Amino acid sequence: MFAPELETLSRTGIERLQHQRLGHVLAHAWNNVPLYRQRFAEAGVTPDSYRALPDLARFPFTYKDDLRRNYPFGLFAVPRDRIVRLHASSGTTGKPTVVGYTAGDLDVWADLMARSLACAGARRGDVVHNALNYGLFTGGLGIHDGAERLGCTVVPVSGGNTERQLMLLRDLGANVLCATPSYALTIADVAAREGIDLSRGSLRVGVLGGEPWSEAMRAELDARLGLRACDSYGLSEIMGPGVAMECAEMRDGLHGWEDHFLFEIIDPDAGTPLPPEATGELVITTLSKEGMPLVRYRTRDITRLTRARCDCGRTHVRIRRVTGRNDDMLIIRGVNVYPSQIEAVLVGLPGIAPHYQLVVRREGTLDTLAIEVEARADATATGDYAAIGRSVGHHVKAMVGVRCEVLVREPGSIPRFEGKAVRVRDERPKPR
Ligand code: DLL
Repeated sequence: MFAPELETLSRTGIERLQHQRLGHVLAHAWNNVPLYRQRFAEAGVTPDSYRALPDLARFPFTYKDDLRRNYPFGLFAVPRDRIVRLHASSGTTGKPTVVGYTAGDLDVWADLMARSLACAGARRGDVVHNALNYGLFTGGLGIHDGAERLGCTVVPVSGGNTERQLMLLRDLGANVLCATPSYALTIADVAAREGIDLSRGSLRVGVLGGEPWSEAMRAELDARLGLRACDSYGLSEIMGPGVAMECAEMRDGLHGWEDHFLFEIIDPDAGTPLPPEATGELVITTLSKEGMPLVRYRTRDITRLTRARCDCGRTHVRIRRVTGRNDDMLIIRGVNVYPSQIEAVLVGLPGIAPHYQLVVRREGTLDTLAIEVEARADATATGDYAAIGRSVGHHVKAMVGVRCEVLVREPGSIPRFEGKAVRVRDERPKPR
């Protein structure tokens, strides 16, 4: 059940619970999933090798590729007829990865999503405008079930048709907006174009996530939508949204729900555990999943953890804003660049709107970066796109440390996305 006292458990209380649950999860995975039986054997461990939490480091990792190779149901730990829901995420290539939930898993998910929404400031009785896509993506239905469990009135509008979204936002008196941050920005833009001032409307809370975004973008969305935007993190392999959520009080890192997940940070190259405050790859073990338990799942997401107690009173570990993924990090002439770092520079610079795409090309042996960014409608008056471009390039060099070409485009010409934005266009020749 949804129980606020779980959010303030002592560290010893959390670890005791994690220890009990981890023992069960390792046995469940080993007994019921052939991949785990094989992987544990290769690593020389059995569930009996687990005695205390630090022993987890001896167990093997699980990778996204394991889900693809065992497509569609190979990692399920219960008979298929106990699985009551499937979701899938479309990776960039080939088969999607399919995840399965038992009725018990959906129950936990709804509880954790209700907890997450409340953490962001949503309350029983609020109208929740859910602009995350419904369907195989976990965003739509995940938020939906949690909002119902919290006792909210859900508007299951899904993504797209922004003019209609605006009408419903106002007519139905939405208090909570759930969306990707890039789609929230599109909503703000269309509202501005139609002369609608959302900053004075009924919105109070933003539950935004599903993709990396920046503090600068948060400030922009707060002001333009008249809400307090909180970062929401999750991934379908582990559950969906509801894995971690920022609190409305502090907005200083995302509370990762440690009664159901165990979070580690590792060095992505060496695969060795790092101290919590170090930046590295987030690895998650599910502690209560029946349908598809995952042991030490490599998220590829780069972040760090803070164990220090949050001033909101919640005791669960805080996951710092995920700046990007291992696999969307660009290396431009030796400099590591994440799209979200560029975004943080673009938001708030005069003359431009924070709609952008990064274009990576290869010249000889070197990768080059071009930023396509949009002029604000009122910047056309100054007419000098070239000057704006030079100024943006200068700021990016100063803040991110990489030289790039900046192409300032007409307002409205950079593609808009209803779900997750595609920030990088990779035009490098494909390896044969
Ligand atoms: O995006 C689940 C979700 C939906 C979370 C709505 C929050 C809100 P997937 O499609 O499986 O699931 O994508 C998961 O998206 O590994 C991260 O790389 C990225 N991601 C998700 N939330 C954030 C965030 C959903 N708040 C992948 N900040 C993850 C940065 C995020 N990246």
